[in-house]
Amino acid sequence: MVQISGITPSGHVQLGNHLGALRRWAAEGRPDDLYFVSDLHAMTTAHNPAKLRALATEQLAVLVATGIAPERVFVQSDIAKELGALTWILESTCTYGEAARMIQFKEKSKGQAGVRLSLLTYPVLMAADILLQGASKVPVGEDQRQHVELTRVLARRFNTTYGEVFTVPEATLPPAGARVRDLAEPTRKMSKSAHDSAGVVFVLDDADQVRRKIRKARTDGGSVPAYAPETRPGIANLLDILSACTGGDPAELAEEYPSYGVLKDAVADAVIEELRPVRERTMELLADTAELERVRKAGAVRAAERGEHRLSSALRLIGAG
Ligand code: AQP
Repeated sequence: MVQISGITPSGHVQLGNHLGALRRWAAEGRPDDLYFVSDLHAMTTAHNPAKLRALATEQLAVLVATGIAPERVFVQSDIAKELGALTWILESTCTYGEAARMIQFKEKSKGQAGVRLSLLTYPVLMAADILLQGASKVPVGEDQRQHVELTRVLARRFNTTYGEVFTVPEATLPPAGARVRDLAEPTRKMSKSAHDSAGVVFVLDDADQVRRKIRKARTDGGSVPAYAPETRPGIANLLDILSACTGGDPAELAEEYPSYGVLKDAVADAVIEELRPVRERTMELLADTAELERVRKAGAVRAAERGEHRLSSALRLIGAG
């Protein structure tokens, strides 16, 4: 069973990515699972090429620094030729109506001028990511389920129309993990691409930056911590973060802290300790470009080889080559 997950370099990796996904990916450690930096997916809206390249390198380093086995990671654009060819085959298996029905496309394109065609076709590239590697499980949140459903439709359609090539994947619900909210705007989830990063703790922030952001976190009136996510989302978020870093039930943790100030200091200490090894290892990897380059090249070769027979069969069966 091959399971595939990706992370998009739309900004610096943040605490929510770490606590909600990367840390679990590293802990799961199933030898067949694949993790990739989906840099091609970051081009569906206006982007800066140099920044994208740097962010993709940084994310690869963070994945490895978090403890994901280096032989399980790759960067999507390193197999752009294979993915480009398969995307074209799958686009020729998909109707315009199917792509235009995607809720994410409708939401992200609404009211926008100059919508990139890639925003429409991105779910087909996602299908190529999954089908090229022969993944059978795709752990995704609600927002991506429709895209995996499209992948299933395209895989089945290709298999029945031209010949059996693709494993039909299944969307799975990732195990419930921490949902981290923006510290300044706790009704929103913490995001790498947030316009204002005041409430976003980045994995590579230094200890002072982490402490400053957590000290400034929005609280909800009152002065004594209590766990009430509906009415006091700011404090609940801090307790959830503390619970994710140190263990313990957030409601019980609330009773241990007499004031917001003491709680914030404890959260800052816990987050700094949680991120310290990842930050240190990432810095080492980014300094040792030869080692990171070696991991990257090997990942690209493996990812291309894994998909080679599916791509060549699909090309042949659809009447090309
Ligand atoms: N705030 C969060 N709390 C818990 N988990 C989170 N994830 C993201 N934010 C939080 C999880 O991180 C993984 C990789 O994320 P992604 O790159 O696929 O895209 P995303 O979910 O859209 O992450 P961001 O940081 O919010 O990016 P932007 O700003 O580009 O939208 C996923 O498993 C995700 O659930």
